[in-house]
Amino acid sequence: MEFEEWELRHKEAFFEIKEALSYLEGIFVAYNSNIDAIKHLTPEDLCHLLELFDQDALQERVELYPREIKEPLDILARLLLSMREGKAAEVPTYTPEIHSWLKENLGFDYARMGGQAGIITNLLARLELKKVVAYVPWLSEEQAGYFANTKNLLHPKIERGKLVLKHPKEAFKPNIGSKVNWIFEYSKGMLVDCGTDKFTVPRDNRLILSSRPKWLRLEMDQQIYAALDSLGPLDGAILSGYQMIKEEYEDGATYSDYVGNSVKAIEKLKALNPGLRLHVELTSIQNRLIRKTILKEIIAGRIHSLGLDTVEVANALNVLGEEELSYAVIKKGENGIIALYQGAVRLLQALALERVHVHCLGFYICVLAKGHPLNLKGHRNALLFASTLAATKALHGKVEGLLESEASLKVPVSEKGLEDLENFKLYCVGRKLCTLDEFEYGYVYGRDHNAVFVPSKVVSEPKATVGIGDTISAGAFTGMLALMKQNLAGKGKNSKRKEGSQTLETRVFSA
Ligand code: 8BR
Repeated sequence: MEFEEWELRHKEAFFEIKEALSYLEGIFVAYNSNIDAIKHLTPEDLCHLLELFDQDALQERVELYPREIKEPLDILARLLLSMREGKAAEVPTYTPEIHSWLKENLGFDYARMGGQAGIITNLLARLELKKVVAYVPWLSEEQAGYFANTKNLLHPKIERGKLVLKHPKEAFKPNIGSKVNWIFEYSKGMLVDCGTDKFTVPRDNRLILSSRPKWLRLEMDQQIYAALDSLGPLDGAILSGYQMIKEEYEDGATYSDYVGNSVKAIEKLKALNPGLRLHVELTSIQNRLIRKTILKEIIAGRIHSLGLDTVEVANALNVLGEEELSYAVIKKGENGIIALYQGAVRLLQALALERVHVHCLGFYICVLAKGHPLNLKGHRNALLFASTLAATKALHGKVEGLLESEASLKVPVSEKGLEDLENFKLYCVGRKLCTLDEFEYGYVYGRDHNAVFVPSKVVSEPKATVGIGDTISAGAFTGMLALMKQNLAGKGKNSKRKEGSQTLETRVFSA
């Protein structure tokens, strides 16, 4: 695959989508935002933490693979597990003392907006969309201060019985606490020496300690739910945070109550906006029952689009009864990309989705149901736009705007990503999923689905990695919606421009 060609395609996609964004009326984003306390771990920090614990006890805890942080030893165990593989992980804690222990024994470098919905809201607001409506059930005054200070960013509030849209700083709930998550980032090459366990961290990544205070409930305020029609026209909704649903609550409520409420909100949003497309951004969900319920009851048949990373693809497949494929995805190796593609196709089918977008370090794959109104070039451009936004996020730790993102077009496309895609070529061409030419464009035509893939830009020394996945998924989904809207207005370039043969580039899905 041609490096230069993909650089040019990135550029073209960026300017095309930049122009198309103005066709969007509004995007709704819910539910989770929090404050992230970030600590970049140095070798000294790690040594200091290791000294606090008995090494045998630590090894035992590592083997137990704690799924919840109940005491400080669990943090160290999960940290070692994450660092050894260089694999991102998110683990919940319901224990408030963990926060004080970390403040005393480690401390953090700085704090910023966290949570998928919070990060995505700020991103979209800074991309200058006409309207971004955020909804966070636990919007505290402190939390509101982390939202972008832009006029297009609004949050619903009930005033004199009516729903009004105001900036979060004027729409927060008084007297509620803030959810503070800890993020431990670590760098590739760090040497870890702990008892019998010695390894070098294979890649930059992080462990997230997700705080779940008792008052945290994933729900929509009754009055806001009743007045959802006052949100005005919306083109899309990006929903996330379902991982916060618990099996049981202290007051006797169960996950069914919160799943039921979530489904009602989705159905109402759809009923009010018949053309609305919904995207769910998945993250790691430790509890298998909750993971399966979210996939089968909230997502399946109701949501159009799903965004996730490799680990999440494997985890989702696992609870959907696809253990073998799940294992192949996790195992990676030479055929990892093939398993990933097959896994994404299985998710598309099993959950009756329109679109499954998987992002990896160096490439993205998006699997699409036949009959999607946007052509493959449009989908490819949406992924390329997202890749440029991801580069911006990796370079600066945030996306300040389109101008700053334009500058990240200079970040090179990943050579490793291109190599991984070469491995995919033999499979696709061999199985007659596409011709060699089609593969060079990034297009695959399956029997009951199509797919696009792109190599992505990778920043060699990222400032931070948190939130890049959310940026990629939201950027691509919004880019896709913008192109669809532009096409509807008869102003789309995709249907007119030619690259290679017209039938190839403008091919619209056949059923
Ligand atoms: P999750 O947070 O959902 O795991 O997604 C992280 C994504 O960030 C990866 O899939 C990868 O595409 C992207 N990413 C990472 Br990690 N490091 C990056 C870097 N240095 N430059 C660009 N993208 C990066």
